[in-house]
Amino acid sequence: MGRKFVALAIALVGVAVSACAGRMIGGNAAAPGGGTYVLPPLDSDLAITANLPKNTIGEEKPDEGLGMVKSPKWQAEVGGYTQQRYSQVLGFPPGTKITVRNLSKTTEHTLDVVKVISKPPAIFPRNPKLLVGAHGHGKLEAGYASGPIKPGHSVTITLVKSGVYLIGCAFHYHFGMHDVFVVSPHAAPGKQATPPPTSHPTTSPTSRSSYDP
Ligand SMILES: [Cu+2]
Repeated sequence: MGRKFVALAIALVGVAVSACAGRMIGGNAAAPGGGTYVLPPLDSDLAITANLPKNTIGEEKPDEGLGMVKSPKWQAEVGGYTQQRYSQVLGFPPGTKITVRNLSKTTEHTLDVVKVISKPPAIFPRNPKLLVGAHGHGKLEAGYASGPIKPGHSVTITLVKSGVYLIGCAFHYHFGMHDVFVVSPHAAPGKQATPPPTSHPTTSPTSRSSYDP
């Protein structure tokens, strides 16, 4: 058994060494931090696993590509906002300065605070009055409204206060663009939606694999 193990270990070392050699010869083809150096085509697997930059929220209509997801904890279906790849409940610690980026190529969106709640369930009002114009001086609290964010553009918001914020888009609240945004010291993003089956090619992962700095 001992001999076998040694032989296996040597074999593994051999593989590792040749992999390193391959990477050095491959030069810039090496994937950063990864063991493989064969890059997938830009329009497939690579983009599917690509997440948003830290402290960034992406938004677009669920049927533009983000999908909708049910949150058992908040007893609500949410959509249109993500801090990873697909729609999810949002979670950040207080004091964070976040960037809200419109992932759409064609459509303006907003991020408005619909309501502040203290615990589940998250009940989204049927017909809330959501401001189209900007309101609230870049601080997330009751009455905050981002104003229209053009496709590919972004705004910044400072999370000044812990709380549970129901948020929505002033233009597409009735298209499923409403979400739960938790601001608390240990908040984490919720489970992600699965990609919608009708996802249109213009909102394929490729379109958001690149972000402005
Ligand atoms: Cu919208």
